[in-house]
Amino acid sequence: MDENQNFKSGYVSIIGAPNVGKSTLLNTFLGQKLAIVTPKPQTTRNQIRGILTTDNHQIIFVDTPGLMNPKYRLQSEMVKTAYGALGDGDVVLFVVDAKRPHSEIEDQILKRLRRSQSTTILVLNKVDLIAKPNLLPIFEEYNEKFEFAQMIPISALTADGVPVLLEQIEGYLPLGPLYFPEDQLSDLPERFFISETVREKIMLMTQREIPYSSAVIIEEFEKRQTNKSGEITYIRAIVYAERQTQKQIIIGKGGKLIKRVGELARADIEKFLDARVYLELYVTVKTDWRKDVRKLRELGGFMDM
Ligand SMILES: Nc1nc2c(ncn2[C@@H]2O[C@H](COP(=O)(O)OP(=O)(O)O)[C@@H](O)[C@H]2O)c(=O)[nH]1
Ligand SMILES: [Mg+2]
Repeated sequence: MDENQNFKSGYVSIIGAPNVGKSTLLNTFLGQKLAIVTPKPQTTRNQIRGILTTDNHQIIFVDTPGLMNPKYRLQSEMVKTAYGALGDGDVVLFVVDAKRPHSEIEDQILKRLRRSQSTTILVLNKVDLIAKPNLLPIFEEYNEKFEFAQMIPISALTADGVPVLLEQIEGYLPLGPLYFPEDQLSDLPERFFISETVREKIMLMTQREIPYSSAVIIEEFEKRQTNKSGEITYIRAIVYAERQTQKQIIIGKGGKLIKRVGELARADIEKFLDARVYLELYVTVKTDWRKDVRKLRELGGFMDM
């Protein structure tokens, strides 16, 4: 690859309102599940970086938390994280949900985009959910509001339109080196993706405040030799809830819910690590961690990413 004079590389930020399909798009680009996805808004809390390398380019995609009006400290950190990515990208993908293309959040993002220098592509996602003739008015309206480099309809779920989008992105990337080894999928540690997988299952299986008030830390992660069945990866994860009542709900009657979380998470983690996994989960309370800067740094991981 070194001899390729036309090799291109760069950062592509994926921004947009909550739930428009940013993380799904990242996973589709990479052909692998890297970012967790749930039907609930505010699933993504950090910048998730995924690396796509081909013979011609290396793209570092940066998935971000959805932009919103923050109500507590965790959310304001999430918004800071997301807007931070705006300035960093060689290309910015502004993702909009074709079913709900306009909200106050989109207008706020447009305001920020007007102050940024990055090449911006409007990505109209979830087009599998609407009839083709309904696309044009959305494009026309966005065209009046901002000078996008491109406007592209896709379905991140079915991958429809994603190859076209990728081609367009490559066109805007600068010539550049290979920043990461070609087989590397992310610059984030495996531990991060393991804790995210556990958090995803909790988000999927709980309601109301619990999905938003849980955090997961990996306490131990190591390969062990067993006598009976060879190598196994031992993982111990701690699930933090904000209150005793939430802790009880996460554990469930007779430990039923946490057991199910463990089963589902283990299956995904085994796929991700391509290894046999023994996963142990503990639930504990850390009061009001979402409001507390110090606890947030511990649990949200915002400092060391
Ligand atoms: N029908 C449809 N659903 C999608 C598409 N992309 C994402 N979704 C769904 O929208 C929800 C939110 O997706 P997610 O990627 O977590 O959105 P994010 O909050 O922007 O990262 C999930 O239930 C996804 O399955 C799409 O192209 N079509
Ligand atoms: Mg997301």
